Amino acid sequence: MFDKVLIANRGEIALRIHRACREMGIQTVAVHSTADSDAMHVRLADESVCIGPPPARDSYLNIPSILSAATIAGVDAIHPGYGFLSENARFAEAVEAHGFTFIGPTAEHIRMMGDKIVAKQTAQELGLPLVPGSPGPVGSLGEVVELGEKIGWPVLIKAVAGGGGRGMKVVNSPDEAAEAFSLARAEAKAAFSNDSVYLEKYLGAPRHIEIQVLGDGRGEGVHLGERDCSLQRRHQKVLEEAPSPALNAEQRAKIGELAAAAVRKLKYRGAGTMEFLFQDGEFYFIEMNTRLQVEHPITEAVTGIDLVREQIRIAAGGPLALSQKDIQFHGHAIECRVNAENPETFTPSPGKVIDYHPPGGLGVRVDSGLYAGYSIPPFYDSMVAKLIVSGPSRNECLMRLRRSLEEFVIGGIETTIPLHQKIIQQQEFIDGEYNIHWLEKLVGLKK
Ligand code: MV4
Repeated sequence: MFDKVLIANRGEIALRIHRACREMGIQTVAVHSTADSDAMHVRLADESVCIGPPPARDSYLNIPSILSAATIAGVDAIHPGYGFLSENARFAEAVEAHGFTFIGPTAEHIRMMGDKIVAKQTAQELGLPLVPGSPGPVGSLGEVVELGEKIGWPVLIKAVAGGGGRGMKVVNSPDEAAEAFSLARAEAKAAFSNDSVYLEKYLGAPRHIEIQVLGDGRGEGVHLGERDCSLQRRHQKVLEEAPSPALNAEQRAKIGELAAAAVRKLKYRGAGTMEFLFQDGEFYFIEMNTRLQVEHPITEAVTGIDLVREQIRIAAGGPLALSQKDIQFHGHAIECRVNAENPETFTPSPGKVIDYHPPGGLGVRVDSGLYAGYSIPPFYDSMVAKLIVSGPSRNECLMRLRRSLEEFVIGGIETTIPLHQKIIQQQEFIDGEYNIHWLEKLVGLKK
């Protein structure tokens, strides 16, 4: 097992990784920008190293700086968290080339899933269901029109290097194809320095269902059930729940087994998430994320499995401690992402936190680096806390969530707590009847 781990991240996920290390008897090294000297992740770690100025590209994305910190501190391994360098194959390679262990999948698997066409081709070979679409990149307007006529309109143009929704364009009919094709390529080029695009049949009202998986890199693999992540605004998830209120036992078992079989065939190592769209009883693979995700705690709540502990055990070469029959699901869990934003306009609201009183009690978990007197810097993501509530049934979970949101006090800044209170009082949400467009309609982004 490792003696010392460097945590290449900030905020609540840096704390989350520190906590798992601490419980395993592993020393931690925090890295931070000059804007984060007073951050909780720096205070909690055994050691800390300043790696650069506030902009992420000069600090949390600065590979030479992070590797120097790892060398100076003498760590055994590096955990990348989520975002930043977590899905950067060159970083994973550089970490290993410097003699450290990367707590994550191989650089090959990261690269494979980063190219959305390669990811889909691989998923197909692994037996996962796909959305009908182009088998490879589409190089001309003629191909867009030809494929649209074949699979039926509307179609969706997506960036090969994409993910997270950037560079996507819906094409309703042949006369919209020319403009959408050139816009999609221009956006993809600007966002990813790669203008390659592909085509899929556009699903009008799906849910976003993802399956958590773990693999040992030698052909053992399990799934830890699904999360329903359909509640999002501008491709930012807002609230997630497990299990999905939309699936029946048969659908759940089928997609879980397909995902676990795929992980074993891939010889995938570490934690990953297979993303599907779900509409009219059918699943369609869209992407695989090769990192720990923000919403991992709802899976931990319903399985009792510490996902970061498992990531570290796997990276240290241990066999999977779990077999599929050991993984049992209990009750229901919901996560609310609390952002430092105006809850109506979503304008960021960084600044000094005056009061901080997180909720507590049975089935309530708060992952956050906030404390009274802390100043939230304006340079990074606005998510400042995650409230994770669990209970024996979805209804008890919802009642507990209502109580917890009421108790949660974050004074001095604006937060999205009132947005969550609004969401959970909607009858459609209470009934579990929502899709990926529902929240944007509620907040007036869509009609
Ligand atoms: C789609 C789709 C409809 N049809 N693909 C958005 C981000 C990327 N992960 C995939 N996305 C979508 N792909 C087809 N063929 C609709 C979306 C989509 C979406 C997906 C998941 C969660 C929220 C979303 C919001 C808008 C669009």
